[in-house]
Amino acid sequence: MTVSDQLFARALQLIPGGVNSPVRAFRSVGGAPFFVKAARGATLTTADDRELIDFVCTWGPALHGHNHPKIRAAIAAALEHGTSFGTPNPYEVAMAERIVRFVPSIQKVRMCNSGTEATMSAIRLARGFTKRDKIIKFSGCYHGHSDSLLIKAGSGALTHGNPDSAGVPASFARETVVLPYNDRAALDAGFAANPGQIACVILEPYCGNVGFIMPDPGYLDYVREACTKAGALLIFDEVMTGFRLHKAGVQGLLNDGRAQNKAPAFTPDLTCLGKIIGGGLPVGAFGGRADVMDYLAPLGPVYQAGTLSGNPLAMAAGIAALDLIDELNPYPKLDQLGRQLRDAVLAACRTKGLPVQVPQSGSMFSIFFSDTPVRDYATALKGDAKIFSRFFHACLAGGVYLAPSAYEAGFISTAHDGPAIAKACDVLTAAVRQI
Ligand code: KE4
Repeated sequence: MTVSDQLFARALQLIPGGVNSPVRAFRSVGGAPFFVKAARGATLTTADDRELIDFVCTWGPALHGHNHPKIRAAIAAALEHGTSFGTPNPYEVAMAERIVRFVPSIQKVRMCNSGTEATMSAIRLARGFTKRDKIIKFSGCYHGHSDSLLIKAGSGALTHGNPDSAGVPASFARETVVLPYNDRAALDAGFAANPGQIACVILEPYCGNVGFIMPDPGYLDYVREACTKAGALLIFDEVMTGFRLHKAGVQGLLNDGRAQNKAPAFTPDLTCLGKIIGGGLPVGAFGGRADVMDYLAPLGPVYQAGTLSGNPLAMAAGIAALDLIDELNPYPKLDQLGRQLRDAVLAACRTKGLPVQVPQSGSMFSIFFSDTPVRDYATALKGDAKIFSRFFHACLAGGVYLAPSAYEAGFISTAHDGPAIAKACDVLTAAVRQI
């Protein structure tokens, strides 16, 4: 038995499914998960001392690669003064100043400890502010595991065939209207069927939890206008895309384009963040319009709290990660690496005559073995999951770790530049030939 197998056998006795988050269990791709004991740059070192080129990047946070020296040094320096104070601390202010500077639509921000907390709190805030109960979300979008959002959810919920989780009362589910993504008529019908009742629309502006899906041109503007017209708040869940695709996330990409033709800025009412702003430590944040955010306790009637919110170590790590973005402006390089990987897979599949879709933007991508362009939950499900599983294992055998699910996005870091991306493209090409 390998060390990973021994660890997994022990974990299975103690932890449900042997994992602390379902998608890690390899259940949709088959086989047993490997255990990792170290990570650095683009590489994971398994408990059996195998080195793998990592395209999961701990599900997004490792924008600058694993264990970046500047992030490690920032954590070490903060650690000198303790781990948690339970009081306001200077790091929280420095983090809030950066988030507000990076993301112009965020006038005020509240830190929390996960993306789930961020989205759960944002919809509670939207409900409190609008005094309405219903929310609109989209099939396949995943916003963490709070009850109102585990309806037709993506990511691990979709991977394991329970997009509607057990344990969510029907009364809660009734308040969540689920619509198809990229479908303007469905959005109009959703609002028309619930006049004056929709507190908010929450969406991943680029979806990263049903594979990677980008919006049709103009779709996000359509959602924005529909929310404004209906008096509903628009919540951008940028937990994954924030600081990943642009220093201001997808709204930053939208506004780069609008600035050129002097159009007014695209402004969601609230934005949820996480992952990268923790530099690999537990973190979440939500922010936006000051008049909405001021509905939060202790100022307003919407309660939200957290023992470790604004934790000094997580803030120090996240501040270092954001300062590296300022220092490096990594996005052009990340997009070039993303295109390199996409083109390698497209070329290999073309040679083999294997239908494939490889949606990619910057350092996010996914691979659907399908001849149908993927633009929503239904078309994502047309991907051949069996071929994906064989491809996944062929890549792993070659030393490349892709997300262990056809319904996740892949992530690239600045550490993948050079030999890592070249080796990975060779492995992906060989894997296509093998399957
Ligand atoms: P966390 O609670 O896992 O920090 O964040 C939830 C969340 C919210 N919104 C979006 C857009 C997200 O992608 C996530 C979490 N992403 C998954 C990856 N698909 C986390 C991995 C996991 O569940 O193990």
